Amino acid sequence: MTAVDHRRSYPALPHPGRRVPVLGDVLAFSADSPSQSTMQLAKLGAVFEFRFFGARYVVAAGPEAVAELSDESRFCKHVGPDIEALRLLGGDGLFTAYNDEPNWQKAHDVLMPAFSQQAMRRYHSIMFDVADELTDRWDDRAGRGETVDVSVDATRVTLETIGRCAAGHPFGCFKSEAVHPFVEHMVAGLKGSDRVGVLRQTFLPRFFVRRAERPVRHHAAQLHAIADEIIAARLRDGLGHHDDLLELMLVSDLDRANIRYQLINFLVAGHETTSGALSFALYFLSQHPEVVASARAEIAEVWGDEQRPGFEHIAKLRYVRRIFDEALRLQPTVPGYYRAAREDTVLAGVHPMRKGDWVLALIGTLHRDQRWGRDPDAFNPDRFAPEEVRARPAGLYKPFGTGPRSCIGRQFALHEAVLLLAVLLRRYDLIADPDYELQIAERLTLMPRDFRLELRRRQ
Ligand code: MNH
Repeated sequence: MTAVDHRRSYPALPHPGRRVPVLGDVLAFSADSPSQSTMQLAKLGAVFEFRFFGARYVVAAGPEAVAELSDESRFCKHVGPDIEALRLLGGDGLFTAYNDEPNWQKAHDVLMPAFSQQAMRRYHSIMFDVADELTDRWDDRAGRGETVDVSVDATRVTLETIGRCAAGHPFGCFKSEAVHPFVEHMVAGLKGSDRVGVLRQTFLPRFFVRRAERPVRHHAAQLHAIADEIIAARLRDGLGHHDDLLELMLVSDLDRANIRYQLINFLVAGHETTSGALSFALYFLSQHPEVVASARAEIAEVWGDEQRPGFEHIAKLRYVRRIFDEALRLQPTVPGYYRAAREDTVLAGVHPMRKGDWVLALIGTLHRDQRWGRDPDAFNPDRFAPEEVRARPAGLYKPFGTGPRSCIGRQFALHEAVLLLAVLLRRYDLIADPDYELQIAERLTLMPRDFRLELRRRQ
């Protein structure tokens, strides 16, 4: 525990250059890419601040500061402004729950078995079923010489997978050209929550907050209706002959409102971030033929001619896994997480915090720290070779957050992503438009925008 000397005064934190009275630092931000704007400010210092209409955000960008925030004896997860607004959609579900809400521990205990090895074995064949739907679609596009929008199809595959694995619910994402209404309402709800979160912190009249909440409440109601229908369908079907996350909840003593919130939490958290990560990985692969060649050699060795390799064959794809790890390093799809002080303390020697004060920890800057070695901006899966991992200081890699509130779906995401990357690398040459420059769309999470691939069947 760091003792705080309140007699000592600390210099003010650095902030963006063109600060305007009342408005604050609005000029430093682009409305539809707040995370990327924040990343660009990281050069201000290891800990910096920005303000909007009286709202104050403190950001930890320096790797030492972010590492310090992982110390569970001093800091804990904080439900930051945008995540708090997300409670309009997700209530007290796992991701959006406050640390001390009783339903967090209760649901965490109920749901852990849904992420055990044994459960993962069940998901494995569902993941392959959905991969087949993706390759049917891509074969068709390849046959017609058409390109595919990678993020849109990655979202199809990950939503379909989590729907079936968690709740036995086929969304039918490959049955229609339209974006599924669940995705539409989710995206609008996520974007709106970001705005509501900021507005609630400002001194602007509450009218502005209520006006921004209105569409979010609308999209939330639509998501609730979809979740309620999935639950009702399961109850009509009867309990006792399914073996999934929804079943675990329905036979537990979680209340019905919480079950709905958990389902929405899982359907959102369980596909959006994996979809972005898969898309970034495919982007990097399209730029690195030498990495593709190494991956294919491994896939050929581990999978041979088998059409549907078994569960164990996924973990053996060490190099494909490194590709995914490296994609999540360079482009973490969750840009940051919030941490609050458990007691009065000083962060990184520069920022005194009272108990309960929070900061935003940036993942992107941590992931490109000099301690990653030569050229941290370059894509190089070998960084995740065991000897390189051992040679590096710990704590430089946090794509799944930190501590007891870190990602419960990590193994799920890794299994799904490695399986899909192997299927796609084996089946297609992935050809990007040489003029495409990576652009990133933000909706709380990050994903490539308008990234298209031309596909050529290899086998
Ligand atoms: Mn996921 C928490 C990133 C895939 C379900 N996830 C988190 C956090 C990060 C994160 C970061 C911590 C946020 C915070 O501290 O506020 N998650 C990811 C990434 C991927 C991902 C980068 C894919 C790649 N997550 C998944 C999948 C599922 C899932 C797949 C479900 C099947 N995640 C969650 C849940 C939480 C979470 C639930 C909240 C856990 C808790 O607080 O107990």
